[in-house]
Amino acid sequence: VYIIILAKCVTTAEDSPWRWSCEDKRCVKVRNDPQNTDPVLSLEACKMFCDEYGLLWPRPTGETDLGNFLSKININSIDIQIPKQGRSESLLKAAGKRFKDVVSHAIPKGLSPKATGKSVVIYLVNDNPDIREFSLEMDESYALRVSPASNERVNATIRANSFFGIRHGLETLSQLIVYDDIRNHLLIVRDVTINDKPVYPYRGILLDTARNYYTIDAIKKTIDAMASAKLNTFHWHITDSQSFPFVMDKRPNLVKYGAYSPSKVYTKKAIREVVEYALERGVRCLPEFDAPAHVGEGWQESDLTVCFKAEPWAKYCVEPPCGQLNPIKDELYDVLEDIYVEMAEAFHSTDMFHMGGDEVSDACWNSSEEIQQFMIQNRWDLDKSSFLKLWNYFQTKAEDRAYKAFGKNIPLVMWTSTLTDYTHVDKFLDKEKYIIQVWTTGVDPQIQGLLQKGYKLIISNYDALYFDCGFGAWVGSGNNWCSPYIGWQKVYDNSPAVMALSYRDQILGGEVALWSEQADSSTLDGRLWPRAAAFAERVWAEPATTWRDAEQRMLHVRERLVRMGIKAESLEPEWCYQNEG
Ligand code: CP6
Repeated sequence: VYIIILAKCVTTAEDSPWRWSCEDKRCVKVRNDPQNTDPVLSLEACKMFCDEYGLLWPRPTGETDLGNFLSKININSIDIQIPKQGRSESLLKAAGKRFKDVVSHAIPKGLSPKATGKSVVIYLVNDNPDIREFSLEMDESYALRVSPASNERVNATIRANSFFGIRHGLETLSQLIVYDDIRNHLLIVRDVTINDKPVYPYRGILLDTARNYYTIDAIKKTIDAMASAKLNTFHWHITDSQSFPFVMDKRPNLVKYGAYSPSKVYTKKAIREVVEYALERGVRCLPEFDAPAHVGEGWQESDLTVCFKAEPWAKYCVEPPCGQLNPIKDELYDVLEDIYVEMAEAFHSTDMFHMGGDEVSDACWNSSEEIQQFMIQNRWDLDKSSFLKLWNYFQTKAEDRAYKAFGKNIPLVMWTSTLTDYTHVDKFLDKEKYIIQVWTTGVDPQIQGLLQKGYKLIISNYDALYFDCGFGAWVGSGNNWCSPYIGWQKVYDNSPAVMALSYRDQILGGEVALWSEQADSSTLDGRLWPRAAAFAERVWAEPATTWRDAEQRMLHVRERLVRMGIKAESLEPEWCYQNEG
């Protein structure tokens, strides 16, 4: 039906050998017969109306009506009316600038579309212009309308309850503009109603910048791609036992001894710049200082760690070098406070803090005479339960310093571990204070147990959401291969809701993790994209459908990322994109 309607608003391009026709939800490439008076549809124009959600990614969760018309627009005549009000005004301005950049990326490299056609005027209506803070309760919803105003003009209106919603609306609007490679024109979908909001408040990517260093530019580009997929959390696993690249004023030796080189560091100024860049893109930067395990390099000067470089390392840690903070040292907690304070300064927009807490080894702590003495003095048996007591002793003191550093009791995140085992976690961690990030498999009884006890969870099950290669592919483990590779289909179908059963409200969302034993700036794009985008739709929309219903849009997302300058993995032969995808 819409093919016929389209005939009214597109001209035929006689010399194109191909046109595309929408058949059974797929755009099919057909020979263009000059005698045929049907409109010549370019590939992207066809795709825009061949799927219920057009080329939108992630798909909206509310009413979505894309109409039947495309209008030619003039790329030089896009006008964004920014309301001059409130504390979010500068963020809106930045989002407007980004919108124009993103639209210019719709055009394949080297081409310049005709600068004729209708002008576009975009009205932004922000009902809470003073909000510019992240929170797990923030309102990211938006409503988008596009309609023709005259023969020369198309109007778009985005209404939202915060800057964050407006920003998402602009992202969606940019995806309604496509390039017509037959007529060399930009087109916009002309009559649109979209009401949209995410299912989960937390939608993240973890980047480990300690096993290998990432440049600030690589990080910013990642945040750009996140913004286009409406992901909202960049979880920065900034230190680990192999390196400490975080530059501190108060404890300069940590980075001096802990960085791979004087240039492979993150200053607070550089981090603040990233944090501001991310805020303009609706992305919170969540810092993690992983402790008490996963520390090592950088701490050489102090006697605040134990079992660093212990051998055989496999007895004391999961990958070398080992190292754990010595919980019985009072001075340790002053150092921790300094780290937390300077992270709070650098990551000024964060409303959460990640305290790590994974893979703590009792053998490591037990290897210290001093620690054993401490436990005996406390009349603790040297068994599993006192190992947890000692860990809890550490965590309680560390928690205190974290709250002090951030100036308030912000939500704290911890990885699943023996401490968070659902059978006893409530003895150690208050469910009102702690969010637990689950990294074990999606079918783990721990998930049910933790939910039953009332804990809020972030899902990062390694069998679908670890992008570093696959289980067990770390340095020195002997399992140094990349198998099995987790395809985007498995990522897309990995549903937190299915794991949550009746406790949906306690699932804050999910996060993909790029541990970096085998990745760095050069391989980043391909490891993350487009798979992270696949998960972005899962956590934005939690669709009842599977990857099969998303495949056609997914192929376009990959192209969009490439046009943005992201070196995303290729998914299929281009033939599939032109004929079925
Ligand atoms: N580093 C840290 C890691 C991992 C974790 N924490 C990890 C564990 C298992 C696999 C992949 C990564 N490399 N600090 C676990 C949260 Cl399969």
